[in-house]
Amino acid sequence: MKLQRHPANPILLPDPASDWETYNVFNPAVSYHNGLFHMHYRAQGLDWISRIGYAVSEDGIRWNRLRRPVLEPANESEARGVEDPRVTELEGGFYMAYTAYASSPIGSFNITPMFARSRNLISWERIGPLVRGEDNKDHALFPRRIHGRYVSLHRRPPRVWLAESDDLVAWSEALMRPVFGPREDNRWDCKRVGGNGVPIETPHGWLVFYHAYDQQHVYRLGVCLLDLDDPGRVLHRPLEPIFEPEELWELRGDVPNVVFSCANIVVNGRVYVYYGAADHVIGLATCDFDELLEYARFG
Ligand code: BMA
Repeated sequence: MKLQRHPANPILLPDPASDWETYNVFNPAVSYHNGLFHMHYRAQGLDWISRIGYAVSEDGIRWNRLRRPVLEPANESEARGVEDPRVTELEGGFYMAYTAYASSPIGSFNITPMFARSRNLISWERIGPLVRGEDNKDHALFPRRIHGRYVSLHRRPPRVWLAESDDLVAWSEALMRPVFGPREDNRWDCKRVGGNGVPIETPHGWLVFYHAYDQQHVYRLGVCLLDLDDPGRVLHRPLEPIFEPEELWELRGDVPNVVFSCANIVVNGRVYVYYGAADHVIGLATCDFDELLEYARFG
């Protein structure tokens, strides 16, 4: 089972006429709401600081972007950028998980997994971090509460973890637990794994997309299925990746050999996976939802 690249790829490029998205656009979040595709993408321009831009599309392929970013560094802990958004629609609002990158370490690390909230996808209000002072990112909120609590994926290297909260503000250490990690040998996911976009609820479990890299530092994408009632339990994890860098613009760019995704949505029975290619441009790959679910259950 492999994702198929869209023939219009890459579907979003840097804009040499824009100071904040001159060099790279990558790792976008995409949500589908009221018949439109909404993209929040990471961009780097003349100052190399990451900002989040917004674009909207009717078909998921041709995009209209806003002229200015919708999220920019607002304090010391974000001074070097806001990165890798994942947007979840939850209880009538939109929640963005993003990585804040500080100019100097907070504790021993300079990244913080943050959450922000919006009603209109354009103006964002910061809620707060999932945790501070550790190497933690790749967080994404589940689209509903489970047993009354909000649930988020996150990553403590080299594993994917879960966190739970009553209010999206306090994330207690006692409710954090590992879910799955890298696999042995020389497999594609033998070094590090992290979650991608918002988990998809299916009758057979939570369909979770993840990325991983190997000894050669090649980033690929895979899927696994988590228990609906207890997402800390892995029901099945196929051996093979569903996507890997092959095109020139995935093999070469700002960082070579990278497909990195923060967006996997289902629209009319198809899965749309948006991804950053070589940390430089944005691509789209799709597949049939039922086929992918079959693969995630039995592959
Ligand atoms: C990861 C993240 C992504 C990036 C990827 C490849 O650790 O930082 O933002 O796309 O590395 O460089």
